[in-house]
Amino acid sequence: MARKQATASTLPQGEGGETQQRADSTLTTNHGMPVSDNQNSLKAGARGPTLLEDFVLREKIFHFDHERIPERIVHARGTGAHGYFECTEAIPELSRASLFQKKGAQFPVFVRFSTVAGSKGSKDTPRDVRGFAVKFYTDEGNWDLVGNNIPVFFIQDAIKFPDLIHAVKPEADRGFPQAASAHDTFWDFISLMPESMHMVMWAMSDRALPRSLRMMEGFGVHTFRLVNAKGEATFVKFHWRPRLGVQSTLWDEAVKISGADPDYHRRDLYDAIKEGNFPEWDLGIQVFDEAFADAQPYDVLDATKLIPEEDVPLRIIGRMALDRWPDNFFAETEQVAFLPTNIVPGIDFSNDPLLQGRLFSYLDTQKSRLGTTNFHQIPVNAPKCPMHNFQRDGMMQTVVPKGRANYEPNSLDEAGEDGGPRASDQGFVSVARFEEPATEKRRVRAESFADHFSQARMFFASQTEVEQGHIIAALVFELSKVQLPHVRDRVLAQLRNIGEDVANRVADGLGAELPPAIAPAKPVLDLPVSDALSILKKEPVLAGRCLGILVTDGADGKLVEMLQGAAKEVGASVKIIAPKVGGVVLKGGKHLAADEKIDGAPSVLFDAVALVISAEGAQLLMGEKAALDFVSDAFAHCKAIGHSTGAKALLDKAGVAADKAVIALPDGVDTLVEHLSSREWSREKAVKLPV
Ligand code: HDE
Repeated sequence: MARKQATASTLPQGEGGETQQRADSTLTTNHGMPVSDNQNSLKAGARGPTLLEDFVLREKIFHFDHERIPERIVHARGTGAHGYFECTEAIPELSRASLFQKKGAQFPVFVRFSTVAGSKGSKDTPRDVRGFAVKFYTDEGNWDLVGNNIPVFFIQDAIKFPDLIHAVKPEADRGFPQAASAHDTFWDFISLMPESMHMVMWAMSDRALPRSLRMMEGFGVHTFRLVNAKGEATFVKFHWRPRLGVQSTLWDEAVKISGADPDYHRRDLYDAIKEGNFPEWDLGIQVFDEAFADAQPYDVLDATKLIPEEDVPLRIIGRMALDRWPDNFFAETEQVAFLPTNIVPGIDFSNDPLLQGRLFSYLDTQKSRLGTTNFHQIPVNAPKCPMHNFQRDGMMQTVVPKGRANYEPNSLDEAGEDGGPRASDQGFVSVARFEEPATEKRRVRAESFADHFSQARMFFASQTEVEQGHIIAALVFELSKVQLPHVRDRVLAQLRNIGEDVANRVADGLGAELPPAIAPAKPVLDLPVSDALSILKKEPVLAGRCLGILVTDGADGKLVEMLQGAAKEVGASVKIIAPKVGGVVLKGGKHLAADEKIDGAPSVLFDAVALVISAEGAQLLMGEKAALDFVSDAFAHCKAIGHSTGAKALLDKAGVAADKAVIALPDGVDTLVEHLSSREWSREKAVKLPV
């Protein structure tokens, strides 16, 4: 293992009194012995057997044999980055948390994004919820806001979590499908758990197919509490708002991306940070009191419910930027351990029974994943403020405590010894609260948790027609993969409670009869729509998007430059795709380097495409299936297609019909760039059977 240090290490003096110097880059064993040969094992003769004595070989292989640790039982596949949080509006009247006290104050953070169901080696773009976990290193300890990109959850009580996860993971007897909910056991469970129906609508929506981790909202999901210096508490929900806007892919696109680039999301985040385009989110809070909570038709302690922003608007109090890629994936992203129990004075839990279960699970899982109770000493997990207590020893203890004060109370200081730390009156205090009078121990679900469908109906009603179409198509797709007819029927029966139109459209897409409805536990309400729940009703943002320019020999270099300039102006990037990765010779003889070869960069990887090709180039590409797919997929995925006159024959062969997002260049350079974050949805009807 190479040791890298700032200076040559000075070793103890030898017998003769001379100080030995060792070069910084000397390869050594784990115990510091310099290694002379890292290519050959120790053998009895050049062709003889390898000797057991070869401790250098044995140490290296021993370490290698144990390089893998158990992956996370959920959220195994993820990627992370360092950054900082800045308070943009102080809220001392609401919370005494140090990170909300001073406008402009900054604190380091580490963020890990993840998929939920797939293994560590699965793909980045399955239909799935995304984890959005933030560790704030504050001067009063670490606060972990371990959230998702969807504001509600499948279940109300932690006791159902292992069942939910068993049902969605690969089926127990066959070990598949990987990273997919489209199978019997998931839908079997879901159809028997009406409380999951709200989250199912989100999971079937475009929210589960994010275009980029940089373009996702994040939610703390549960109701938490903020507590001020006087001990007064309010309820709060936490939201992350991406400054690049919210954007998703289409299902067909996500499927193809996972083949073309299984690392699509992590590469996108890596590239953005390396290029200095640091992704940012605003931290918003919804603050409300008990009186508001009591007046709602749902229970704020029920994690299958959200609080519409129309009822409690977001108040933006901070911003987060991710500006540093980790030095080492394993040491940081893999070993980071998030704990919902990591809160700081000024923030507190609520009685949400899902949250309460999480307060046990995360500490417990770290012991099995990271192998020791001392996982908090791993640099990415360690607080950046002083930490003292009397917890001692354990596997992989790296701290060397001094003295003998490992218990408390003690009076060792009276004898002049260090007596160790003492509890502080500024320390964390749980909110004092009277629980329900006449409390008895019971395994029950509160009556106020019983409405499972009203918000699911509200979510669907709040979507645009296009988004509703995607939800129906996703339900039809997933249920078409379900092989047990009675499970399909039961899902349809549940869907009738969300809306007869929803159930009818899905039944029609399946070619199935509509079964009788399953009576809901409570009458389903028609709640007002909430525009904040739709992606397509949000303002599109152009920054952070990517234009793919397909070029051939003889292409117009000026036009390529115009496109590059226009994209740069709005903060978008450009990739050049050519028949050969060596690039092309432009009209006029100049060489243009390419980023990608055509079959390595299908149009699903870009937000819009431009075909800057000569007539001869078009003829050449018509014989290349990858080029035809590049164009026809861009069209089918409703993306803007800019084209030079020479591209006409290729467009025709790929089946592109004229519409306002098929844009002639060079006149339409700006129009093309303006289309980078919107789609020409009218095409959907032309390329897909209606559902
Ligand atoms: Fe988690 N969850 N979860 N979860 N969760 C884990 O902890 C668990 C839930 C979330 O990037 C595990 O360290 C239970 C809701 C994220 O490292 C585990 C319940 C939300 C991550 C665990 C839930 C989440 C995890 C696995 C129901 C959104 C990845 C590895 C009571 C608010 C964190 C680990 C990372 C990870 C348990 C439900 C988000 C097993 C028991 C709700 C983002 O402890």
